[in-house]
Order: sequence, then structure tokens, then C-alpha cells
Amino acid sequence: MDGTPGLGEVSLGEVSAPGRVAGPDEGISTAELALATRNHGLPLEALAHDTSPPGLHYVLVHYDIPATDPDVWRLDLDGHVDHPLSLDLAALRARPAVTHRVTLECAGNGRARLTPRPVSQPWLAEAVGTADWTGVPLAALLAEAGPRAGAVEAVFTGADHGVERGVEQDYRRSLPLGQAADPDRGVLVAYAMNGAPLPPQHGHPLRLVVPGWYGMASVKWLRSVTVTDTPFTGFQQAVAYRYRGVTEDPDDPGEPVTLIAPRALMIPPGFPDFMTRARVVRPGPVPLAGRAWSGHGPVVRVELSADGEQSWTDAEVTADPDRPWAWAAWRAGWTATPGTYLLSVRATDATGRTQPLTAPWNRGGFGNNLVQRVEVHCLAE
Ligand SMILES: Nc1nc2c(c(=O)[nH]1)N[C@H]1C(S)=C(S)[C@@H](COP(=O)(O)O)O[C@H]1N2
Ligand SMILES: [Mo]
Repeated sequence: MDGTPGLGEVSLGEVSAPGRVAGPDEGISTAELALATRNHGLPLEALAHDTSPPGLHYVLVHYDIPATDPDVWRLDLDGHVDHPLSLDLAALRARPAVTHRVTLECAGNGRARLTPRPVSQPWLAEAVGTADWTGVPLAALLAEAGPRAGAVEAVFTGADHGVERGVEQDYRRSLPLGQAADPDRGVLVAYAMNGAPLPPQHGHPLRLVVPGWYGMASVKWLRSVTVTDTPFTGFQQAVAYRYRGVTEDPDDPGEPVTLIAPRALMIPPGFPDFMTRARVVRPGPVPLAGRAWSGHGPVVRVELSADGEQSWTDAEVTADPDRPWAWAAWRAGWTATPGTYLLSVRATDATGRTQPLTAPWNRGGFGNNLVQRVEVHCLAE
């Protein structure tokens, strides 16, 4: 591991897009380690919980977690609307509340498995979590504000501020108005997670939750919603979060990162080796279980391979039709005999999208939903 000093990476005023790709023998730097300790993943054994307890749910924060005061917090809805709103938390809580169980996943999940490796938060596969989010449907608030003719997007601004690849900014993202204002898309202005006020790291006191989209859309510490009559071209929309570099064209604007690609993950079987995290099991039946999700539609199939992807068998999938945005549970049986195995698991959704056996590369390291491969050692009798 080399010791790249973090400060050397800040170059105010100079935009370098897209991000850097690691050299052939370049290990993870101290700067990336610093990101990885702040932005923790879901310990995969926590896939056993239907909803992820806060503290185990993954966290991704671009800048600092702001210190927020719920007593003075306001959400402003303005821009291209007839009736701008400015609401405190009491006003939001007084409105009809809904709760959605939503699986969030970071678009960079799987990035550290890419070659060459995009230099950024080095996720393996653990940047996921599921929570019951309670709040006010964004559609209801937008209907109250009354978008004017010609409105095209809603832009969401968080209270956090930083500099990224030379660009000083508030964290800001947009959604097409058609989706933001569609009650069936389930977009929420949430003030509670698993029945309690949002924890600081998950957006206290208010966040957006956009079901089915990669996590970057779910703006935390939400302070304003601005309806616009032109598409938003801010950094997190037009520069970051693009599938770029898939072609050789250096000026490739890329495709926007939007919905979550299908993925299945397994509760690590048996018990771990401390240092390598390889799994150890005893001979005999080993119950295998986990979760699977997709932002494109329900997961209809989960397959398991225990022979290095020579053959696949179907797992049993249980999805709750009343919770279309939450992960499904899967289980399968496996009988271990002494030896070393690679267990692979892959999900397919109702649109036919599935997980690849080789990682799909792009410069930002987004949407790498490579099948999960878990090394398992079965002890002798
Ligand atoms: N204001 C703000 N919102 C944000 C972010 C951020 O840095 N600032 N990170 C985004 C990204 S990239 C992800 S993956 C999710 C992570 O949400 P979580 O930490 O609650 O799991 O928050 C999103 N919302
Ligand atoms: Mo993310």
C-alpha cells in the first residue's frame, strides 16, 4: 500500500473528469483507505436481517456528515412552481405518512474488483442495505407546489458541501419530473428509518429515498427541491455518475447511471478465517441463503453453482409482492464434502437482466454486478 497524502489530491479550480484509473501494480492508497473506513459496507452476515439495522446498513458520504438541528430545519420547494413551499419538520410530519421498504445500493458497488481499478471508494460487494423509510411522498409535495407548464426536472440539494475533482459544490442531484411526481414510483421525503428518526449518517433530519435507483439519487440532509424548466447539468449529474469510457472516444459524455442492476448476495456460510475471510464449513448439509434485488423489476430467479460455474441450480426465491422495492430472500441446500469450493450466486430479474461472469468495465467503476464468488473450505470429518 502506498501512502498518497490526501491533500495532494485537492486541486481547486481544475476540473479533471473522469476520475483516475489505478496503474497496473498500484495498490489501494491511504486516501482510499480513509474513504473506506468512513464509508462502511453491510457486513454480509447482516443479510440475515429483513431490514438492516442502522449501523450495519452501508454508508456513503461524499463530504462531511453535517451537524443538523431538526428544530430549525426547513425544506424549500421552489423554482418553476405556482405555490412555493417552505416546510419545517412539524409541517412534514403533519402530512399523511407512508412507509416503503427499500433496498439501496451504491452505484460503485463492485468497483474494487475491476481491472484496471478506478480510484475511488473501493467497494467489493457490500455497499447495500434495506430499510423501512417513513415520510411524505414527494409526489404529494410537488402536487401542492404545482409545477408550471414547461417544468422538466426536480433538483435536490443536500446540506453537505465539498470539492470534488476541482469543483466546489453542494451535493446535488436531479430526477425527471415525470418520475419525481409519479406517486407509483414511490419517491419519498423521509424523516424516519426503521421507525426511528434518521441517524446522522443517513441524512438526519430529512432525505430523499428513490426506490430502484442507485444510491446517489437519494439525496441526504435534503434542504431544497427546485423544479426547473431545463435539465440539471451539475457535477453529480453530468460529470460523475456516467457510464463512461465504455467506448474509446475521449470526449464520450457517457450514459447516465440510473436504475440498480440485478445482484444476489449470500449470507457467508459456516465461519470465517479472520484474515482472509475465506469460509470454513464441516461436512454435511450446509444451508445457503441470502438476498437478491434489481431496480428494473422483481427478481424471478436465483441460481447457485458449487462447481466453478460448470453447472447452476435454482434456489428458492421469496419476494413480498407488497414490497416491490425491497430485496427478495433466497435459499438453497448444499451438501459439503471435504475440499475447497467456489460458491457462485447470480440473480435474474423479470426483464431478463442477469449478472455477468466477467466484470463490465467503465471509468467510474459503476454498476459492476459481477456474480458473487465465495471461497469455502470444507474440513475433513
Ligand atoms: N447529501 C448527500 N446525499 C447523498 C450522498 C452524499 O454524499 N451527500 N451520497 C449518495 C450516495 S453516492 C449514496 S450510495 C447514498 C448512500 O446512502 P446511505 O449512506 O444512507 O446508505 O446516499 C446518496 N446521497
Ligand atoms: Mo453511491
